[in-house]
Amino acid sequence: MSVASNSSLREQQHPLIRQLADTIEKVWHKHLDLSSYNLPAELGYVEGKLEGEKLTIENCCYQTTQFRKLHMELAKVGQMLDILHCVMFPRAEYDLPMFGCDLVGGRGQISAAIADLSPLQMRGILPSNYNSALAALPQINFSEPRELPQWGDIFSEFCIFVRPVSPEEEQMFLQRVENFLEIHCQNAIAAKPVSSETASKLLEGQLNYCTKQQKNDKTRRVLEKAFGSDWAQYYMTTVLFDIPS
Ligand code: 18B
Repeated sequence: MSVASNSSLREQQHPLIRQLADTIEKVWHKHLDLSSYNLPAELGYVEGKLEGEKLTIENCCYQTTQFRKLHMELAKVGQMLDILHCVMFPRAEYDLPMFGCDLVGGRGQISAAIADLSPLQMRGILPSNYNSALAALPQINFSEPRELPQWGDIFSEFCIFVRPVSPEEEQMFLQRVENFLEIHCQNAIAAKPVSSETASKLLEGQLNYCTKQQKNDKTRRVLEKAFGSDWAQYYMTTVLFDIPS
């Protein structure tokens, strides 16, 4: 997919989504050696209709030595809904957590801002270098924290899930996600391959992460309404949260 068309949707998005998309690309380019990742051709740019409004989806994907897939997606439903979705899927040969982020807004207000570095080892333990780096970040408080759904047990204690209520809180969220990305990319490029035994446990963790994310009814409903349930299932299991082989 071309950068030009990617930028065009970005310009129509809520400013926080635009800024976060720019930040993600900036940090990726700064630290990682990005190679192209080919999504099935028909899935790079998708248009549908949702309640009479046009739903537009644009995908941007890379891979690197440490990541089997870096995926950022922007979606827009008329003037109703702006979405940024981003996941960094590590290769199982590296003991890295899962970076995930979702920003959902409509009519000028972000209703859900979530970001995490989620553990893939059993019992929800992050690698110790991540734990210490994340614990060292300044404490932040948001006035409207949100409650995670049941499948949200995949997230770490450092997960942020809020409705930002002011430009200050929006910037606080943006800054925290940039911190997550910096910590993640720096640790990732320094990571050494693990034993095949550990790799298979990490693979299992990634399978669990993707299976849980596929249970997000709010995401599924948007896709189903615009494209039907078969397509929504296909999209959630091949583009958004494909299970690694
Ligand atoms: N997601 N999100 O990515 N989702 O993809 N998202 C919503 O205000 C889409 C991820 C997460 O309360 C909402 O309630 C669509 C990743 C959580 O039950 C909508 C796409 C993470 C919730 C969408 C998309 C993630 C949530 C409701 C494809 C975390 C709360 C907004 C482009 C790392 C779920 C609201 C709940 C919410 C939609 C989390 C509409 C279509 C990577 C926890």
